[in-house]
Amino acid sequence: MYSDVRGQCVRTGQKLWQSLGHFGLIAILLGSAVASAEEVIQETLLAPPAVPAPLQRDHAATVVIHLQTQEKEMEIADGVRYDFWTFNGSIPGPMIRVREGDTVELHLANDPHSRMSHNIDLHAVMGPGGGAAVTVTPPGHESVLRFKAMRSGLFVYHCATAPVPMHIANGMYGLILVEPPKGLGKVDHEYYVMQGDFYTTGAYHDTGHQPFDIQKLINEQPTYVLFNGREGALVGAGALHAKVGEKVRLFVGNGGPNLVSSFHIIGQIFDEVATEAGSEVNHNVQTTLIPAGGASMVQFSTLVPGTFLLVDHSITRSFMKGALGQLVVAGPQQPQLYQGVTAAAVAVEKPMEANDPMAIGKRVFTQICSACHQGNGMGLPGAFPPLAMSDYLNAAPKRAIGIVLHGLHGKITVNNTGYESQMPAFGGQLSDTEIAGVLTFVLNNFNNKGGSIAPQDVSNVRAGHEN
Ligand code: HEC
Ligand SMILES: [Cu+2]
Repeated sequence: MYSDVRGQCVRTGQKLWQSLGHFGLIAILLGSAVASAEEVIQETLLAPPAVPAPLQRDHAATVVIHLQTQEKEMEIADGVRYDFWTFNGSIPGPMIRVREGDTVELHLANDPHSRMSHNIDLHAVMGPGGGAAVTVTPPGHESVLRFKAMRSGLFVYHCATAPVPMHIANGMYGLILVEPPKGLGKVDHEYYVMQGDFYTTGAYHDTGHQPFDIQKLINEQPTYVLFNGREGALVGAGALHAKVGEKVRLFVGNGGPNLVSSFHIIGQIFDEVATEAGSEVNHNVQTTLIPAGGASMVQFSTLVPGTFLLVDHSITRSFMKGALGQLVVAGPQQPQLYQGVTAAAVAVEKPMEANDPMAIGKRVFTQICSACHQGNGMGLPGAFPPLAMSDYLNAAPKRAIGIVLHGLHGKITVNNTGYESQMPAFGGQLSDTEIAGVLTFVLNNFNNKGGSIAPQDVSNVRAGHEN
């Protein structure tokens, strides 16, 4: 009955006091929510990177939140399984959105299948343990914490059950946004990203089930550093999207347990950063530090189309431990804002290699292609397809001319793996000789099937005679 009444209030959007006439007796059970005649809202939680919609309220309410702690085996990377501990089955747990002055009634249930007790410490709470003290919940039980959200900001929540570092390292964290009374400024997109470090017994990309490694945790040497708990969570099908000319806000948290994040988006400048998610706003920021157990709100304008990489600029973590996401910005090119240099200007700088296609190809590969396809041509899972042993490339080597000239986007399959991403055009930046050279270099390395592309082939495609 209790939950029926609450469900009714949610479905109809009625204020609690309006339904008192029908449900007066039961409503009394709701206690102080009724005493203060505050609107009671049951918040619908969404899995990351989705964010609950901005609040439209000009008054405080009682917000009811349901979290369930779940211990769950999932993939941490392609072919690598890990026993995560979660809030609501996702990493991070769902983002909670309330307004300053709201009373939050947080129900923390622990899945009956759990092996451990869990609790919750919300950094938005002023009280012992941030709520942890009163929410220790054995498997199959539920605790309720009621608190007033007294300060606005973006706050981390996490499990604080001993051993705390282990509960956090297994994925038990998320964010709670306490909106200021006036709300946040309007933007076109809001997304939710949270970094965390993970410790597996096996090395990076060792496949199969990988147990938690406490010694690596103690040494603070993670095997994986990830956005949203899985390598590739924000890549390809999971990429964030926007259009040219829009404003994007990211709610970025860092669960840790150990590393501090140097959060950066390659090819963007943050118009606004709420430093450490407090009320101080900084402008025109390239990289923002996000402490373990801290957060940041960043806002930027998507002026130019393309794929932009979310990284921790302690960059080894992004290219060798998994902390990589994508923001795909769609729309027309903006040559007045961003354009490749002319082939002629580049050509003057290297007369020495003029007649050696393989030398030219190797240079171009190292300077340009390897940034994404990697120095060994193996690409990056979920983000950049391999050029090594690529069935896609070897099936039609000349098709690659058009790809390098004009770029490529849309879904393709390389070696039985789907990619849905975007490669920029290099036609403005590379000469026919350079494109011929790099493709010849690639075709004759990385166990590809050989062959050669002549500058004339490139010039034909450029002129629109082929492909
Ligand atoms: C900024 C990252 C980036 C750079 C730099 C880059 N590529 Fe790509 N490339 C991609 C992406 C992403 C795809 C897949 C696009 C899709 O999913 O539709 C791709 C696809 C390809 C493909 C077809 C798929 C395959 O694996 O065979 C070829 C060939 C290719 N690139 C060659 C090159 C060459 C040669 C260079 C250097 C001149 C280069 N790329 C530079 C990102 C990049
Ligand atoms: Cu826990």
